Amino acid sequence: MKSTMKYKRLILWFTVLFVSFGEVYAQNPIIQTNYTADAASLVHNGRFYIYAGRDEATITGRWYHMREWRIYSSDDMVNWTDHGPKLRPTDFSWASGDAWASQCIFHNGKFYWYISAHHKELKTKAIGVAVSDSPTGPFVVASEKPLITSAMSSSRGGFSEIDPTVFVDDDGQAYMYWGNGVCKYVKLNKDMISFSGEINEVKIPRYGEAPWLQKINGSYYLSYSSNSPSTIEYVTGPTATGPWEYKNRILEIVENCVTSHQAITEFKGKWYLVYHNGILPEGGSFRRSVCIDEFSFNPDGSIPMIKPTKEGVRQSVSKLNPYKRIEAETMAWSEGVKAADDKELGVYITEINNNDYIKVRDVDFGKGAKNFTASVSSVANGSIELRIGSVDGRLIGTCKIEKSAGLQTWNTVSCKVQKVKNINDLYLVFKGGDGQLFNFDWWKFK
Ligand code: FUB
Repeated sequence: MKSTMKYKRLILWFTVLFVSFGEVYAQNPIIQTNYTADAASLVHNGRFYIYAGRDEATITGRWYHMREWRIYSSDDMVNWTDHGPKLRPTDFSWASGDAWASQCIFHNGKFYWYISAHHKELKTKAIGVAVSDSPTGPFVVASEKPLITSAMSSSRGGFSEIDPTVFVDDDGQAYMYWGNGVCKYVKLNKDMISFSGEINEVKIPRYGEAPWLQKINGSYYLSYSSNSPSTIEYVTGPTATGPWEYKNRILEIVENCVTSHQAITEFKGKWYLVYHNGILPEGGSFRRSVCIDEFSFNPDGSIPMIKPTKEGVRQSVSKLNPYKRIEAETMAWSEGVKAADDKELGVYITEINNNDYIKVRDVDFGKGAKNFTASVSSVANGSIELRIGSVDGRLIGTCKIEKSAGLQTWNTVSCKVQKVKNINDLYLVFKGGDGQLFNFDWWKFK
């Protein structure tokens, strides 16, 4: 009897240790407030941007349900800001739906966002382009006609024309690769929204979809997904059009998902693999989640096999300044809450219930904070507890929130905080009674 008790206590102790370890270090998936997939990365002016489709399939859904592409960004690789939905298939007059994979690139002062969506007349997938002056939009559809359709191509499968990747070479020539089953490319014209010449088909071992073309140290790297269930593999070549030499696999089949759609990007001197899996609760192949893991090239320039981790990016590449307005949708991790969008307000955090929380990593309090302010709209009395280091760590302040005229009435609430100095992880822990408590737009310390 005594030894059973001892055994149970041991299990409990290990459970507590494991749960808190997971919570402190979990960083993947990088977005917990929505299901996200097919992330393409772009680095611009010291920020890492993610352009991703949002998975909206129901838990029993057996196919993709994707109505929008959203943008996320970070300057530290651990806290991600949700910029909201910035493009929809329905923005393209020829498309009826399906926000399939996309990539945004920066060229000659403009941001070109290449997308794949469903062509309503051809009833196959097609590729279109939208343009903006800013990485977060607004994006305007570049042409009334799609850039690539199945009618232009020899392989006319239902979703042959998907997953565009665009790369601009040193001589200014832009190439677009794409395709499911067959990998194809064209040379884009200077306008970046039309092409000249043939649609070329490329033979690549085990090619499935999701091409990603880049030049690294003088060599061209073309990574891609193999057939479903997907692994990620890559070839290299001496030019942007090959000839391609098969190298190796860099990512095995991911957890709980048949696709993984990669992007590979350098940021502040470190290399990152962006991919998706199905590990968020109730996730799966049609409720996917974007993850990021860091890697280093082998000395011979090859990409190693990359191990997907739940810990994700361990070290931030800069610290967060809490003395400027921080959007509530900027976070390293969250439990329970969701992101919502308002035309005037932009993105805010909603579905906040008792004990839900947001974690913000590596907050640099410097010499010390004394006061906390937040913008909230409330349907119940509640509070935001400010804790340091963990969800039940040192309580430095409690900001009371009184029931207001409803979720459309925004108020600024403030509270005193015990002096907190230097770099800490901040937990905003929400407290109140049963049901939804309040919406949350931004916060800042003084
Ligand atoms: O998200 C729909 C499709 O699944 C993408 O276009 C493919 O790359 C695969 O991830």
